[in-house]
Amino acid sequence: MSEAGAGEGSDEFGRIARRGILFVLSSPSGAGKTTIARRLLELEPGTRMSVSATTRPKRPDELDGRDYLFVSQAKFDQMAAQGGFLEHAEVFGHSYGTPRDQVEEMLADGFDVIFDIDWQGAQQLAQAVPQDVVRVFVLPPSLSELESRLMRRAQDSAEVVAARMAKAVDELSHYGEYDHIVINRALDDSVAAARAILNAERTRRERYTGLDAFVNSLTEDRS
Ligand SMILES: Nc1nc2c(ncn2[C@@H]2O[C@H](COP(=O)(O)OP(=O)(O)O)[C@@H](O)[C@H]2O)c(=O)[nH]1
Ligand SMILES: [Mg+2]
Repeated sequence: MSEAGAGEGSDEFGRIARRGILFVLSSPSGAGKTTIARRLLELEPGTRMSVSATTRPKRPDELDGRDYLFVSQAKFDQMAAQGGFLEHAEVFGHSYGTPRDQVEEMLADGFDVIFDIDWQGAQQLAQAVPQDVVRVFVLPPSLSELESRLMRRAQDSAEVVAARMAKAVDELSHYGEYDHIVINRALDDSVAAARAILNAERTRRERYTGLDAFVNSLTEDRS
């Protein structure tokens, strides 16, 4: 076997086979998790975004199939009844869910999957696949900063912003259910923190399915 080549349990780059990560980002509305998720996706090879289905109306800057799958309530209920969601929940009066097939395909193809979902979804995923979920909670530096971000976005009505602010305090109370906390003061720092978390989690021993085979192949080379 060539020195730099693949051993048992590793690919042609010497990477050891491992299970993919379900990398969950949650936060109160407007704390910046969607932006962090998009940046992670651009910067980290080997990641894919889980695109949720939702019954919420599409915003002008959103694309069907990229930001969400925008579906009717009837379609959503049908998918849920057929077990088509890995998790689903109601948030701000609309239904949101993670299509199961898409995530399973991405994991099977060797990708780590990023989720922009709320605490209810994070809880359900953690119950379904406890070993493979990494939960990151993004906190705003202050509630006034959160409110101004929501208003700056200005895509939602004043009532919606007010409702989301009220809900933010509620959502904040779930920080204790997460593995990592990122305070989003400056976007670049938060993105760097999220990348550091992802890359540290990638090398956890328990994730490697090919570790025994790889180490065995190392020692076989000596004999
Ligand atoms: N449980 C769950 N929550 C989701 C899903 N997709 C989005 N969410 C969450 O629903 C909330 C509202 O999202 P959205 O309507 O895009 O508004 P945002 O608060 O501006 O991001 C956010 O907390 C999302 O993380 C999903 O598939 N499942
Ligand atoms: Mg969002």
